[in-house]
Amino acid sequence: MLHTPSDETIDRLESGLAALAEFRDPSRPGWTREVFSEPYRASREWTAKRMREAGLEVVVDNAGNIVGRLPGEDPSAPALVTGSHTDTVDGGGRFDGIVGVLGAIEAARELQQTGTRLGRDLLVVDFLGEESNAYGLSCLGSRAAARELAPEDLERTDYRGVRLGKAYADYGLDPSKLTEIPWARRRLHRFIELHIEQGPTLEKRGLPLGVVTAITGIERFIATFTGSADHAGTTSMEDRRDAMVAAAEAVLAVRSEGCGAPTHGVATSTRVESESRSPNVVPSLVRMYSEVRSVDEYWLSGVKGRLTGEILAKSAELGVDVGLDWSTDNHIVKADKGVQDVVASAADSLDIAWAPIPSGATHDAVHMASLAPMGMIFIPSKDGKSHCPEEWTDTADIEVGVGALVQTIKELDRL
Ligand code: HGY
Ligand code: MN
Ligand code: MN
Repeated sequence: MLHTPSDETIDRLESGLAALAEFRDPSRPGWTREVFSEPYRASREWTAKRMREAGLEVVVDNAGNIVGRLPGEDPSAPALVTGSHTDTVDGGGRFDGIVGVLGAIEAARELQQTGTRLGRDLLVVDFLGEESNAYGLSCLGSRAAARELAPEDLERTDYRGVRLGKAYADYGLDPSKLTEIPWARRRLHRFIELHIEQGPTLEKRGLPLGVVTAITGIERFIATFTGSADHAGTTSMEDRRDAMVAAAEAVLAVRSEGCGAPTHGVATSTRVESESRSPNVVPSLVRMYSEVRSVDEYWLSGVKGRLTGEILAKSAELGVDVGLDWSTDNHIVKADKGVQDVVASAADSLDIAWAPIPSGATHDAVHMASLAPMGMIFIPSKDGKSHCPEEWTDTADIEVGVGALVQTIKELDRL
């Protein structure tokens, strides 16, 4: 039987998107609901209640993930897992991650309403803190579930010098128990995530659905440039050791690396901060935050060496010392071919046109791939925009995504 979500489902999705959007920081642009923030904390109870209203048994695990369980025929069978996140970037939108959580809740409800009893438990998860944050670490909840959150990660500090471990404790989570997550220790069958594309491809090609083939790897670095403080009015240009100029050269080097990527590759510098507050001092200490992404293993593995060499050389010419602190946010992860085939066959059975597509964004699916064969379903983003207030996906496209998710869950259950 072909599946099309009911009007009630669509109404609930629209009202859910609107209700969740209310939980935001009014002092920040767009829809800002960052991890550990008060708007985020307040939204968690709303999401848990939404899951309970959909007939799910809800727990919050030690990592702060909200987990709703729909019991299957055989609760001892490896569980099927779906979900995404509801935190946002600063100045973000209303759909990134949120569609995958609300859509999964509606999928669980639709299964019950259409009398479909799965052979195994279905777990619907709202993962804590998926967005890359001030600690430079994305996917906190799914990373913890996959036991990929290391104790040393808790020593990371934000721009104010606050440790990630303290942020967890202040939020009410025990930093020593973050990876003690029983639901993730049982055998898991498959993981499937519905998400907006966050790029222009599906819309440009007029396609309602994408079957994700791989998720990008992310390498990040913080560069610290040390020059010499001098009077901005009396120091000649050739006598300066200007840390800000060295940082500016590095920003351009990052950009040219991204522009030089052969297939898929991007490079972004997102923050430059000078220690000095005075407008009449040659900057002596400047920090710069950048990231490089690609699904092209060869290019991404080479970029670190190339960029380090270029930045060191440019800084040396300016008499500025530089230290680069590289970290891998996540490695490139391929979607399981079997799960991709199930998503494709589900789409075909619903007469939904689709195409295979890599993801330039990272997702909780990266870490869930360590626990079960994973796949992702993409739906279009208007004008390819995301991580900004203009982020938008039409309800009709969400409807298609939820229908494909329900059908995919049914077919994965039978594997
Ligand atoms: O950064 C990302 O790609 C994701 O949106 N967190
Ligand atoms: Mn996301
Ligand atoms: Mn995001």
